Amino acid sequence: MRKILIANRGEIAVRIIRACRELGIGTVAICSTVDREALHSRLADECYCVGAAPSRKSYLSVAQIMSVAAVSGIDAIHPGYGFLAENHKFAHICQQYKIKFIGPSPQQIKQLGNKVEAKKIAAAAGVRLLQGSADPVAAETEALQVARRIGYPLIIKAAAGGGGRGMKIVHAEEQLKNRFRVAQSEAEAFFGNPQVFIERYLTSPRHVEIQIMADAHGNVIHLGERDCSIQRHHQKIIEEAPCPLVNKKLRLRMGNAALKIARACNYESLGTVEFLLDQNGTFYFIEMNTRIQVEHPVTEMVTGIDLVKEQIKIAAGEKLTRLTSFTQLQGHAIECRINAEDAVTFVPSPGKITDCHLPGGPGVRIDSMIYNGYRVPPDYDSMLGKLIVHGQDREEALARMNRALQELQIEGIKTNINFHSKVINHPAFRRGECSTGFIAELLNSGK
Ligand code: MV4
Repeated sequence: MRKILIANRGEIAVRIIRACRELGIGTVAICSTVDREALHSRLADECYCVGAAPSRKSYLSVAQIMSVAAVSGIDAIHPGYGFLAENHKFAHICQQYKIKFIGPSPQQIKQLGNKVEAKKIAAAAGVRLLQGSADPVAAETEALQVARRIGYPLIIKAAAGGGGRGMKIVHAEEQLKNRFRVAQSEAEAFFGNPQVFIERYLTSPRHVEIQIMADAHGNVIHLGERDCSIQRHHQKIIEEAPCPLVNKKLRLRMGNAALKIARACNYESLGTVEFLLDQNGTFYFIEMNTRIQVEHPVTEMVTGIDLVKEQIKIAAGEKLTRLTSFTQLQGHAIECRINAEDAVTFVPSPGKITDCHLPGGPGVRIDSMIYNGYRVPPDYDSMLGKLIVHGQDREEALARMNRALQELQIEGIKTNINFHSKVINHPAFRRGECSTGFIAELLNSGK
């Protein structure tokens, strides 16, 4: 692999360029008309403007991207996360053009992207699922039957969904018909597929995911877990590794469950297996992500492994060099996603960064595309980057995050930096006790 096209923007495009540089691989960036001065455009060896600001005109334009691929003579495409990263049709087109898509095969993306299919693989591999419908539920009468079997609360999810969009929680039978219909029409509207399925709803679980790595030679390992319970409107905002509630034994069990799923579908590339963990320490498979994730740095910090470099090496056909999974992790890492948004309304706040100071010192890492004078365009996700800290234990990581958040200054636009300080210093968070409902409770309490 000599040259890679990065079909993305923002901090992840920068992250991929950094990995390529260290591997001695050339980089080709693409950008939209509003991203000509973006950091990824500037840092890459070459950059091609592929279209107007709206994503579908640029970062989602397969025709434009493949034209750049053709003229720049690249060997592979790294899709990052979001945009085309989990688009099996795009992965298939790459295959037809003999360009390596850095990720699993089109068939694996398609199969695992359908949550009903993914759950079937997990069930066949002997991994525990939440009670619910084994297949998509098409009719209201069928939904009623499933509900009578599993009880309330239950949740209706889109088979083609992801990240919580279109999910409907149902607390009692009188809500069922209506929410079922809304779920179906939203599934069609958001994902182009009306299929929905039903699961028992866990009220305050932890969202714990296992990072896996699988090469083309049948070697699969896991790199422990990340706790991603701190979310707002299904946007993760703080992640950490390891999960404060997961001990060695549980890590081994969750890791093995993830490996069984990966092996069952002959998985190749990096992947993330998502579980819900309940108060009794029971974990349930919910879905699998076939991309590099936003929160990958916390795993890198506690394992010392560069996941993006490994992902590229796997795509190049190399064998995994480390063949043992991690039950022993080094210290503790926490990540705060820094967003350009209003502190009260959470509405995105694009604009020019008139001044910024990024923290440094021991155990501090910034993965970001911002610089002094950078203009944050209104057309994309509001995430400016991530502040990641590592410490010998959770307490040191928390103290570091607190100090790094104090040092971090971004002028000219509104950010969620102060919100992070509030969460990091909240007694429940400090005790490691926050489940997925924490942010909603915090905001409802008016503090
Ligand atoms: C659930 C759940 C509880 N029970 N499924 C949200 C994102 C998607 N990946 C899976 N998600 C969840 N699925 C069942 N059966 C809880 C979540 C969930 C969540 C729900 C409400 C508010 C915040 C949440 C944060 C993480 C996960």
